[in-house]
Amino acid sequence: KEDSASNTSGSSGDKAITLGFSQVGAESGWRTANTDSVKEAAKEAGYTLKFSDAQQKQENQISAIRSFIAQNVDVIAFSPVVVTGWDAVLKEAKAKKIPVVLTDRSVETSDESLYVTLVGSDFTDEGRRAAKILEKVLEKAGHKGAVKIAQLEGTTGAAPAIERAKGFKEVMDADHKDDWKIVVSQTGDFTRAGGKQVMAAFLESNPDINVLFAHNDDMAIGAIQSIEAAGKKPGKDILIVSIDGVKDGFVAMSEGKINAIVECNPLLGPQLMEVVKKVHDGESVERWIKTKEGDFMQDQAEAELPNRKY
Ligand code: GYE
Repeated sequence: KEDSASNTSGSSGDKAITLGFSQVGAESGWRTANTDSVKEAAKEAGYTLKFSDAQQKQENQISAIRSFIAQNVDVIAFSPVVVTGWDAVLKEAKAKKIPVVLTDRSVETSDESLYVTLVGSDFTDEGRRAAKILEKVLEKAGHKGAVKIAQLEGTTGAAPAIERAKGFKEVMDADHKDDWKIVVSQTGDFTRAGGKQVMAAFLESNPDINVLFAHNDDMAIGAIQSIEAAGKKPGKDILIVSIDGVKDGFVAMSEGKINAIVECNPLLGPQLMEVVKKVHDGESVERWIKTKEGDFMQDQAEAELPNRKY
């Protein structure tokens, strides 16, 4: 007698994709919006998501990726906390033929074959846009004289910190050699607490700062507390430009405390899931899939605020 039990669920095509995702941490409003977006989109796509939070530590990300490899997931995606130091673990993934998709942040590697693509923003351009929008902010404020800039950098060694600083400096060196100067620059680790603490120190060592360029909104919001504690008016005595465009950034902007924000879109989930599917199916994808974003001045804050979902 022939086997009568027909098996309908055997085809590999309808097996859910298992995605291992190693997140940087929960350091900012941007990051939590990004995490929500990834989780929601994975659910929508019907993937099995293995999610791991590295709390801003590279060693945690490396062990998360190793555990994804051991579990033989279909695809690994991660947002690398810093740019260097990934080759060994990425080689392990390659040896097991597990494709790796970078999301949000890039890595530096000598072997291009160690990851398939990056889904994320152009941070160098965000830095340039921040400098360009600062020109407008200065003009609007009727600012005369030297521009003494304090820079709050993101996490040391992270792509957005390196590249935002680079893009900003590029415009500064080209167009503002004589009138702008970064008088202090230090990391605030992309957190509010970091921004607050470092800004307080900046104000003590350099009380004549009149511009703050913060690599993200959260650090700007932390810095605002220190500026106010020092008896100064954020957005007036110290003009502030930051990057991200999270809801609390827009709130501070609508209160006149941040002058302009360069948007960096955290809602990468849907795009990421699409790419994961293509990679899983062996389709070719572009090497860098860029996110679309805009710039906002203070007078647009109130109108834009209700649109901010994160
Ligand atoms: O700007 C910051 C977050 O990598 C683009 O990381 C991301 C940055 C974002 O902590 O708020």
